[in-house]
Amino acid sequence: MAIDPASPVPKYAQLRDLLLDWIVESGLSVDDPVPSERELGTTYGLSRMTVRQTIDLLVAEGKLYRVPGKGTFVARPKIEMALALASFTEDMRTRGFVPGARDLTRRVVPAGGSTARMMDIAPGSPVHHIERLRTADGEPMAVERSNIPLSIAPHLDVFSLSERSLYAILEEEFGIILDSGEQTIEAGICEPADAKLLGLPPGSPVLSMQRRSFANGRCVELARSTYRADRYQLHSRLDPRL
Ligand code: 16G
Repeated sequence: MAIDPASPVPKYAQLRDLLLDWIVESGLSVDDPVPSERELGTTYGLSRMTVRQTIDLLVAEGKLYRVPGKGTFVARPKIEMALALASFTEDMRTRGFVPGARDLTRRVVPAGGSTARMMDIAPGSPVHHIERLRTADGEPMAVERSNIPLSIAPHLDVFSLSERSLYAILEEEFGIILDSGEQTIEAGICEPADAKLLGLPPGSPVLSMQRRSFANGRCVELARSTYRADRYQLHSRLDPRL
C-alpha cells in the first residue's frame, strides 16, 4: 500500500495506518526497531516532517517508543481494563499476569467529610485506610487507596493483603459479596510520590479512578486509585442507549 496524495486523509494519518499494518504484517514484536524517519520518508515518498508527525502520534498513542540516540521501537500493548466489579487479582489473572500487592499503609482512621459522605457513613466513623502498590508480573501498575468501614470488616487488619486478594478476604472471611458498584475515571498527572512508586517520570499521565462498591445497598469500599496511563486502556461494551 502507498500514500494516496489525492486522499482527504492527511498524509501523516495515512502513514500511521500503513505503518501499523506493516508492523503486524512483518511480524514485528515488542522492542523490535522500526525503520528510521529517513528510511520511512524514502519508502513512502514523504518529507521528514510528515514522518516525524506520524511517529510523534504513534509515540503519544503508546504504540511506539523512542530511545534517544538509538531509534524507535514497538511498544508493549496496553492492558485492557474491563469496566467491571472485578478485583485487581482476578483482572490480572484473566489477562495472564501474576498479580501482586505491596502494603504501603494500613491504619484505622476517622472518615473525613467527603469520604463519609461518599460512603454514606457518619463523619468521623472509623474506616480501614489501605494503600497498596499493585503489580503485574512484578511491575508496578497502580497505587490503590481503599477505605472500608470498620463496622463492615472489624478485624480486617489481621489478614495479609500481600498474599491475598482484598475482595476474596471480604467474601471468605466476612461473607461480603459485592453486588454493585460505580466508577469514575479521569485523566490526571501523577503526584511525585506515586510517580516514584510507579517508576514513572514525575508529571506522567495517569488514570485517576474512584470506585464505590456495594453489598446489599451498603457501601463496602471507596477506592481512589492511580493507574499508569502508559500501561492501561479502558474497554467497555456499549449499550445502544443511555
Ligand atoms: C480493583 C479495584 C479496587 C479494589 C481491588 C481489590 C479500582 C479501580 N479497582 O483493583 O478498588 O480494592 O480491585 O483487589 O478501584 P484485590 O481483591 O486483588 O485486592
